[in-house]
Amino acid sequence: MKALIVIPTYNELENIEQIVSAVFAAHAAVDILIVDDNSPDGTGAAVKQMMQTESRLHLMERAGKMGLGTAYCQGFIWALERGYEVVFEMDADFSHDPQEIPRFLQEIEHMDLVIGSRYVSGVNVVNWPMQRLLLSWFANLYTSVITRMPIKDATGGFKCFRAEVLRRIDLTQIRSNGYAFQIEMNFKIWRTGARIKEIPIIFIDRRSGISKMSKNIIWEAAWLVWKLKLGSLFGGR
Ligand SMILES: Nc1nc2c(ncn2[C@@H]2O[C@H](COP(=O)(O)OP(=O)(O)OP(=O)(O)O)[C@@H](O)[C@H]2O)c(=O)[nH]1
Ligand SMILES: [Mg+2]
Repeated sequence: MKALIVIPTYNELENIEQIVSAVFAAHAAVDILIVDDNSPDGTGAAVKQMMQTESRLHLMERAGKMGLGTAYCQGFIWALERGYEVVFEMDADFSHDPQEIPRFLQEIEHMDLVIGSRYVSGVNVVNWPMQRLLLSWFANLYTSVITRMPIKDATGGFKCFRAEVLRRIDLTQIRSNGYAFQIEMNFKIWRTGARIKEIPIIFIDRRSGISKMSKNIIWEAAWLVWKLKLGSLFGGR
């Protein structure tokens, strides 16, 4: 199956070359799309440099920092327009191990969405401060209690979609970012009756670069969960 790994970047110069090589080393028959929001550190320029000798690598440049959600949605639309059959979400900071890609590809053969899950067998998180782990864990509990979605890790960002399932939802209507974006995608896809599977992954805290976690991300997700729930009760998607 023709697969694309979408990697949004904002100031990932320290990781970009290594993550691109690591993806191709893990699975040669994939393409990568970097969606860069005009990173001040020159991540985009580094990608262009690599593209000169690497035809599997692509770059979408956006004018400024516009958030993770729209970066992914634009990347997904780009993939659908080009006939990719499978599309991944993955971070640039090595929190997601590229070596897992073949496992996702195996599972997606008979699934519509495969989610890399930190909580499917115990808690698989390395190097996170306890505070952050508790936040993520409670965010997932809260999400599952309110939405009733049968997903243990609804906020994770290492996942693989079948293109058909992305076509079923209106990607231009998604405005959320961070945790909220992950929950919104899962919820909308789940509501279409898609086959969803979680596979265990180990999440490792970012190797280098600066964290962009903020209170906004938490409030956005806390509110979005209710919005999705109420929307679905009143017949929306
Ligand atoms: N294009 C784009 N990419 C972004 C934006 N915000 C974050 N990213 C990228 O999205 C991925 C996930 O963001 P992270 O900052 O790692 O988020 P996180 O894992 O929740 O938090 P930390 O790793 O602690 O910073 C990384 O590859 C980021 O570079 C954005 O506004 N635009
Ligand atoms: Mg990260």
